[in-house]
Amino acid sequence: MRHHPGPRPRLPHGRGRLRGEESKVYQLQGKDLLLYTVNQVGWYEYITEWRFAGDGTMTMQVGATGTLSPMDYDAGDGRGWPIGKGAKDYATSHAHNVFWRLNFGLDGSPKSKVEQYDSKTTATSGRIPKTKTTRTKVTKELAGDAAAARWWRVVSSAGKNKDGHPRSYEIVPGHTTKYQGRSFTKHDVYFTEYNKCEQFASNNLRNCGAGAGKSVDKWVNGQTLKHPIVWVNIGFHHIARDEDQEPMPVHWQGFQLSPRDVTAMNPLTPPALSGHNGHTEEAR
Ligand SMILES: [Cu+2]
Repeated sequence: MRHHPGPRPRLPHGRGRLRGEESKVYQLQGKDLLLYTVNQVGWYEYITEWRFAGDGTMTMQVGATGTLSPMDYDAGDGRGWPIGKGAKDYATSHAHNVFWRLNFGLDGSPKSKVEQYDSKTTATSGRIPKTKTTRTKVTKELAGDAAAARWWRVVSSAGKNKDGHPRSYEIVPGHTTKYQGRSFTKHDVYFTEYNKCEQFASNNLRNCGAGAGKSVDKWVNGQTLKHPIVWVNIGFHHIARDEDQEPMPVHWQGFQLSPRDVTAMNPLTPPALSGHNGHTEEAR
């Protein structure tokens, strides 16, 4: 059997995607459950959303609205942005850095495994470039950085889907602007071994003992991961604009957890397509 990367060949009109099928398009209506809170913090109101989609995808987002801080009109970033008539008041840019702390309990067990995948594509002398994907098991605490064609997943050690594949969730970051101003915002994701007192990525309030660090970067210190905690860092650099008043249109930042082999097929597969599991023979 030869596999052809790239789009499927176009089939003549009247033929389905697979042998014996009519050219019909299927769909099933999905539903989302959205949980959200709104918190007022200083001049801002923050909307914290947890969206659970019927296909198993979770989308976590923080939206910010409110009022530009009237205290920050000193162009302290070297440029600012003129807000209001003419150009006498320059609003200073600022950063919103949000961390999500994820404590997985896949198949009822906190003992999950972390994997990193990297793909590298190289041009070949032939027509089709070659892609090689490698898996690295993350067995010890890690401060990870995003890279082209890199992603992580958290894999269940307790359960498999109906196809016999271990259940996992892939971390899918949204757009981020990494903030270099603090030690704990210098990396995109942290994997730390569970410690009850480690609750907040920075300015952690709980007492973790003498000499313990106060932020997540300090907690990455070589422990073996048995019960991994994932910290996702998504940053937004806000350069103000006239339209930010008033109220400011919501600016969003966030990420997704995408199910990877949690179920044997898309939970929203229309019944007519339920047989399409695995390598189905193409019409020829
Ligand atoms: Cu802002």
